[in-house]
Amino acid sequence: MIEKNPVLRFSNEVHAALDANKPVVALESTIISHGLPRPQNLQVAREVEAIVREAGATPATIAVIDGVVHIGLSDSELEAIANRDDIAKASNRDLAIAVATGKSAATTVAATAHLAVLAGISVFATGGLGGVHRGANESFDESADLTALSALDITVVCAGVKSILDVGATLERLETLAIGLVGYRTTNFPGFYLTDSGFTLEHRVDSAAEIAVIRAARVALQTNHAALIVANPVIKEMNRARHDEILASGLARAKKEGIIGKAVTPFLLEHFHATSEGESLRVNVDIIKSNSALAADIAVASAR
Ligand code: PSU
Ligand code: MN
Repeated sequence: MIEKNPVLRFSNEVHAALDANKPVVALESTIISHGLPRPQNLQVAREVEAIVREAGATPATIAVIDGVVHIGLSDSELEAIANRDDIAKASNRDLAIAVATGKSAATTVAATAHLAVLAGISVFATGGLGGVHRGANESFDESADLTALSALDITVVCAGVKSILDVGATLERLETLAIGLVGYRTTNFPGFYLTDSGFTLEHRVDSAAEIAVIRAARVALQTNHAALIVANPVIKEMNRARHDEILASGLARAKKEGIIGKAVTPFLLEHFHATSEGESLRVNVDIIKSNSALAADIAVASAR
């Protein structure tokens, strides 16, 4: 039996899998509470867990509920994250405050990755990473996801970064922060809703087994102090013209309404969902499912 961190509450399933050195995939909760509309959010959260199990790994959705950090959620806990109105959005800096005050919070990529590593989990699936926002040269709005991932040994599967961001600047920051980056079956850096952000990737991988080999080499070379990002493009992207139109109107609305800080990303996602007649939601759901399946395959290949 391995010693478990006492501030973390493990689900029985995740506890057993970690104890037996079986593959585990961390899943974030901000996507559930702040990234997807009800009632699809709960449905997707359940489906994603089923996809990970199907592929032979154990899902560990991570969240803070009533001051307790959960590594792996029961169905009623998933429901709480999806449906309760008092679920904050927590990045790393918010975690201790939520725990100390008994609050509930969904965890961002940064916070989920941090807690996953603390729990002994090294593969993580999300939708899109946070990054450098457009206009960051004035607003300084850069997601804490980037700095968090610069100091965590974790493999994160995502569909690139959202087109709502400054993709070029985000890629430059990933390079500076020594965060590894490979494209899954592509050399086009994906743009979340779009398969190609217009930026090219240096490295392409074609299988989970290849990624497992890279993970092992990172450990041997001690370049695993920072994360490895696997950029997995969505199969069927959004209509480009519609995407560009919605993005422009969303950015204009955010500016006009003075949306700042951690409200920016949920605001823009909600704008997409509200104006694309279901298309952005369909793409968002496809992304999370496909990333979870690939993350499970990577966890399984790495456990071999
Ligand atoms: N990708 C999605 N939906 C989301 C997010 C990403 O498809 O809800 C969330 C993630 O939790 C990510 C966060 O960590 O948005 C980034 O927020 P910010 O830009 O405030 O750092
Ligand atoms: Mn921000």
